[in-house]
Amino acid sequence: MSILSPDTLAELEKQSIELPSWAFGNSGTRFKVFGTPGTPRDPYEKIADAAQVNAYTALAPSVALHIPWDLVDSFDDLRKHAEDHGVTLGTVNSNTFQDDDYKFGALTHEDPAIRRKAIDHHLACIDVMDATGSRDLKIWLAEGSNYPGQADLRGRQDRLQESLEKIYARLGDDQRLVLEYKFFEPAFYHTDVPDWGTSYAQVSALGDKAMVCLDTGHHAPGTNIEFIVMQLLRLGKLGSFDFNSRFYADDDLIVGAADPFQLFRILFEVIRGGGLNNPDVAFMLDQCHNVEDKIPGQIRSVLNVQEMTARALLVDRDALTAAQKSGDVLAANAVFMDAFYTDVRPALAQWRESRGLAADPMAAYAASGYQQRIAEERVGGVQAGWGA
Ligand code: AOS
Ligand code: ZN
Ligand code: ZN
Repeated sequence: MSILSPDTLAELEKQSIELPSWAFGNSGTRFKVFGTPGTPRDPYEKIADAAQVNAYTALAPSVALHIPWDLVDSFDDLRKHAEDHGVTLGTVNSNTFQDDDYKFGALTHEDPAIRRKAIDHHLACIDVMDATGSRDLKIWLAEGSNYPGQADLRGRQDRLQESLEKIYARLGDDQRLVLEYKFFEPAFYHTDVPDWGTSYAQVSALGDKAMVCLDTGHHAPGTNIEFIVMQLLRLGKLGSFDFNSRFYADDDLIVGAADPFQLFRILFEVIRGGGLNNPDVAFMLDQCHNVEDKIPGQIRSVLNVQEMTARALLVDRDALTAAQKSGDVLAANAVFMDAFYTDVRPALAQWRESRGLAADPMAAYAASGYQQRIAEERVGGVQAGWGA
């Protein structure tokens, strides 16, 4: 008998994790971008690769786009291509970090003409969303300053609000804006949206269709991220996750690679707060595979999320509540740790087989020959872009 109950399996059955198109492109650090044989040459090939991840895991039915990295002549056509591959097009990510005009800001810039240009880019992203059927516009801003006194912190915050209002006004009834925060980089002294509080303040002033995006790699070391997850869910403002893991800063490594226990704690708060399979909370990956193959890197990532979700679902909530209420510190901690230490991999493998999937998706993908095929067929794959 499986250690996963029918209720747990039903929750896992519904789980879906969106893949970033840029995870399939070459990426690296400012020191070197290594080319990987078989790297996609255009958005069509990125989507074909993302569809492989879904084919082996049934966990990743949508792909996030990045504009302009994924600009194509016809988004209707790209949408059909995605559907032909069994996936949909998801969140559209804007980019205001690769243009010389944005050296001193985009949505916060002192110059109204540059702010207008940045706002127009976001309006164009919403046009793309109309064509792709995407719900969410994800905004991450590389804006800030490097030296004390360089910028008027307050003025920038006011201009940010004004610019976001103009973008928000263009959203359709079923569309949303999610504002991602990050404590530093590329600016090193101040960042205009550095923390969940600033994102929350900005999106709350916009309205119900604006939410916070939490990237797990965007916090100072030692931050209690699950507390933020709890708080945003409690406030009804957690719109999406960018999952990845980090050892030092915004490392964008495979989710669950650096600190599986932290991933478990985050997913426990997601479940506790009603966020699992809640359509208002989008689960996305934001990762780059600098030295490993990209498709198996993404397969590993979604499986890690699934495994930690299964473990978090195993927490005996009644026993935990009883221990918490009676002040039994060690019993409460033991209930929590029992679930974390449970190996769910055999049960998930069994469950996959019962659904006609391979027990071991990593091995099945490796045996499929797809990686060799793309390595032979594709020459001159593209770079994901800076900063992903
Ligand atoms: C940047 O650090 C953020 O994590 C962004 O979410 C992401 O990398 C971006 O949207 C892709 O450019
Ligand atoms: Zn991110
Ligand atoms: Zn990031």
